[in-house]
Amino acid sequence: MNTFKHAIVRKPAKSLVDGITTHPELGKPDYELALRQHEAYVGALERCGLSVRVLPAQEEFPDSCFVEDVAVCTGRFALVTRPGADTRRGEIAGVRELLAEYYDDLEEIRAPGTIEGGDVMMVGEAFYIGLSSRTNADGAAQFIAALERRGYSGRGVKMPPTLHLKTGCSYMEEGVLLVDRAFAAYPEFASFKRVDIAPEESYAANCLRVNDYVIVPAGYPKALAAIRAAGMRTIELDMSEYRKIDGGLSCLSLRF
Ligand code: CIR
Repeated sequence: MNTFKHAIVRKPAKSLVDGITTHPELGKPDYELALRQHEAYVGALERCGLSVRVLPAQEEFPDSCFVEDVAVCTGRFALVTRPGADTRRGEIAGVRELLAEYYDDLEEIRAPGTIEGGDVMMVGEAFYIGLSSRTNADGAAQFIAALERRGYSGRGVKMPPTLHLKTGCSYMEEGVLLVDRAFAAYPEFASFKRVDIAPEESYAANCLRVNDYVIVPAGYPKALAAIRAAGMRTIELDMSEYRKIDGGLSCLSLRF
């Protein structure tokens, strides 16, 4: 099982209210509430045993609190991504220097490749990479080559119309995979102990396993019960303001 010591998060910017969204009907995030939810998120990661580094807000990038998308941190190396969303590409400035404080071995995705970390799901030494509107085949191929150079494996996953791979499925360790209905028939995922997420709870397909706990978004009772029934300890967090701009639990941190 992967165990983590560190997390990196970025404080939400006030411009968060203008983050990219496919759910405008949910309204704009309330910045003050988003800040409180972010503080609770940091507290939850600390409770899971992580030392959490909080980077300063970046006002010029509304989606910059979703740090998961600008890097992939593995046990052997770290990757600086190249986000597929134009408005997010500048978020990678300084990320290489930041990761160099923790890693000797770094890689970066080069144009025309794009990858966002939300499309990367780590299952032990195997990595699944969603070929989404943000992650292209060239970016995935560069990442897979970098993985293979270090003894890992990677494979691309064709995507339904879902933002990121981990919007729709998340690995809980111990062979357990949470799966939204959009991914239910995927042969790639047939060998997992699958926990199917009910369509009305699809937001809960993005949960976060961190050491001894699974962090679950509050308000999804079926998902919570299924994860507990799998024998896992849970922490619930209110994610209402991030949900409004398509952000889930995993998006808000890098864990390694
Ligand atoms: C975006 O559309 O890029 C942000 N509003 C949400 C990013 C969510 N990130 C993630 O799932 N890793």
